[in-house]
Amino acid sequence: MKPTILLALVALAATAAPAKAQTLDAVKSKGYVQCGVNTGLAGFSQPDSKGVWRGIDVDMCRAVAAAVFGDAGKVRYTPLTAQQRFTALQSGEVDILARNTTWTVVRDTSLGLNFVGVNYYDGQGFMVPKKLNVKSAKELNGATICVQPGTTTELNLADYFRANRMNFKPVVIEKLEEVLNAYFAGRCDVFTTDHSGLVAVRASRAPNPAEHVILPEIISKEPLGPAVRHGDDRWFDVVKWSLFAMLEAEELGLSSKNIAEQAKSPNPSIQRFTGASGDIGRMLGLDNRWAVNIIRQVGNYAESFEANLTPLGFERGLNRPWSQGGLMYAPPIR
Ligand SMILES: N[C@@H](CCC(=O)N[C@@H](CS)C(=O)NCC(=O)O)C(=O)O
Repeated sequence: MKPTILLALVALAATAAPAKAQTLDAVKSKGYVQCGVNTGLAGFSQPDSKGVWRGIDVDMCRAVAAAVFGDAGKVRYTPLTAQQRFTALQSGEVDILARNTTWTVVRDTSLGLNFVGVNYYDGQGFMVPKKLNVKSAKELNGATICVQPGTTTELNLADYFRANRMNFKPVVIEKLEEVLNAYFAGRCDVFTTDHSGLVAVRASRAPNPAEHVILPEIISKEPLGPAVRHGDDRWFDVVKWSLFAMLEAEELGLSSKNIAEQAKSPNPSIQRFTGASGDIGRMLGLDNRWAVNIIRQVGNYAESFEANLTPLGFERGLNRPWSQGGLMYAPPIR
């Protein structure tokens, strides 16, 4: 056998092996969910001053732990750069990737991921120092642009400049800390990433946030969501419905504040949700109070958004429930 073919087979076996393992059983027996998160992006996943991880991606990990163990604290976090994240999931180092990751067909197929849904609808934008007096991305011809590798950001950037017949000089730096240092030190004219990332880093990392403007153009679709490995449908279901439970709770008006009392509600949808009727938890391989545990300990989607993103200046926008003109929509829990 040619060495290249042998190598390919070894690589295939290495990525296929953990996918066969039943992640739900493995997670139950080790006693925690290993969650791949960002290295530190305010609002999505970042340790607070006490070292406690917080953010909407962290809340996804906590929701799954609440569903599986009845305890949102049973999570261990693996901080990952954009370049490290897919290998970490493929190799079995993490059980879930909840790290502002855009759902694309390449990732869904050849990288062997299953996206469970979208926990933040986003799009790519540009940030520039105010003093450059740039008003539109169309004025960026010839600019030096800071960008992280292994991202859709890098690909969209090239597409956008080509489509608009403009040139740019990329400054490609893997670590967020370092790429931001480069931008804030003026080594590039522009920083580009998901709009949410721009809002978050301007609010949390800029020496003076008022000195930076986010340009009006949104150049791509970035549906960000948690992903699991191909080949393990039971685990896929657990993570998927943990996200949907948070969305559905917002729609039903169930929150961490009222879930205990609402468990007595005569409303059939709420009864199914809380496990007062039916057997939905068991069908997922979980306790019938799985969704109550998520909402009691983590909150509904709106609570997570308001705790983590609203303080940074985020608007709900596309991330409102469908019933309020947004895109957030959970299939029926029945
Ligand atoms: N959504 C895009 C970009 C995700 C991404 O990695 N964004 C950067 C810029 S905000 C980031 O999160 N960096 C933090 C890190 O490297 O840990 C993707 O999935 O490729």
